[in-house]
Amino acid sequence: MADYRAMWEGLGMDVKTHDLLCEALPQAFGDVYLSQENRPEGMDYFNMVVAEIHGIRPMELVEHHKKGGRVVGSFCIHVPDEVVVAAGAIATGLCSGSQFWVPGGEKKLPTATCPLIKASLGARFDRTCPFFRLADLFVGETTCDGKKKAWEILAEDAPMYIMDIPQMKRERDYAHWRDDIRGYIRRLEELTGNGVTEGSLHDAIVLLNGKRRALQRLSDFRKLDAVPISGKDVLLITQIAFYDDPGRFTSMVNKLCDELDQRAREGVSVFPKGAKRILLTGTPLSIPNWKLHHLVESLGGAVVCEEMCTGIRYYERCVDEDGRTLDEMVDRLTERYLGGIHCACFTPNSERVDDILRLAREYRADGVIDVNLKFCNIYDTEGYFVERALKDAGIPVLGVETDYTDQDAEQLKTRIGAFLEML
Ligand code: BJ8
Repeated sequence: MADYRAMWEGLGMDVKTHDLLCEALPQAFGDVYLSQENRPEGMDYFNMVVAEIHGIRPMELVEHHKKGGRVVGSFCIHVPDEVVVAAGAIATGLCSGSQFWVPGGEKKLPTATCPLIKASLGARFDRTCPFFRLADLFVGETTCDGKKKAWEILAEDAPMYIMDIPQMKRERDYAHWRDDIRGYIRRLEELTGNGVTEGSLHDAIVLLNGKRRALQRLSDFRKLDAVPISGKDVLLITQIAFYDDPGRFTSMVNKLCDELDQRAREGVSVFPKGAKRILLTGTPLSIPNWKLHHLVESLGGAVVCEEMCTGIRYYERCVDEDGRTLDEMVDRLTERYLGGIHCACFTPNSERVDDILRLAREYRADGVIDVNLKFCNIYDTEGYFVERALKDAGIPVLGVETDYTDQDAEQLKTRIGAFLEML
């Protein structure tokens, strides 16, 4: 890896502690990813991006800052990146998926908080993540209780802006969310000094739809009998989608898909014939949380779809591009970012259950694993409906609760192994 120490120091990071993370990541990545056989060549780009995760992209953000540009970080797929791009800023995901940051979060938060929230706060307060140093604005949302209260603590150290996502989807909730998106546009205009125009917002919608379509194209290969790419690789690509340059990312995913077209024609699969096809549903898997995919695929299963925010929920539905005026475009964003995402923070949320049943059919899943991050009460509770609907539909389902540690790896291995065998 190139030497980025000067940049990290310049960002006010705790470089010594950060070195420990830099030492651990290559080993973990090698064990989980580089050990796979017959990976597509198009994965080289994504391998490189991860190998230099705290180098290449942060350096680009530093360059953007030097030119007077702004960086906006967010934690939830309800926050519309189109607004950020239209204002000439760079959007980056901030959700953290490593145990490395959890103890730092626990200094501020109750232990009984989900690891995603704890790691996100730890990354900021420990000063061990460049993205958390580079964001000029941190955008939180009112989805789950844990996040809502955590933003108040984060606000003591970072410039926060909160979006008030409704918890129902009635007409007045759409009106409220529309207003909130308008408020977000104003905040971004203030931050960047750039106006969000009809042209810039339309271009941003088209740009980010391009990213979604590329990810959907990639996902479609997983519907084939002979699946040409592992679930682990697709997860990695989806995680990278949250912080890579969107135009470059889209062209690299499409390039990989061209290679997969060839594999599909030749019937090449990365899985042995008869590998059990698994759909994962539940809480997001932020980088570098590869635990479940690694377990399933090491045990001979094939992860073919994720009904998750680091999966289908992020890219399956595009923003309609037919809006011409700013108001029309805000309407389209409202429809997509409220009506098109079925997070467990909504009540009722039967659309998510419908999605899971549909996706299980489309991707011909032999079984579903309902994954819950420890202490995520809303997804855990919604598991009641998810698991009942799957059982009623005759689709085997396994519910698992886990965190970012490896303490439960053996127990999960036994349970997932038994589940795969029973399919
Ligand atoms: S749209 S899933 S990204 S809120 S896992 S922090 S819900 S306690 S991340 Fe999420 Fe937006 Fe919903 Fe998706 Fe809370 Fe649960 Fe933790 Fe969660």
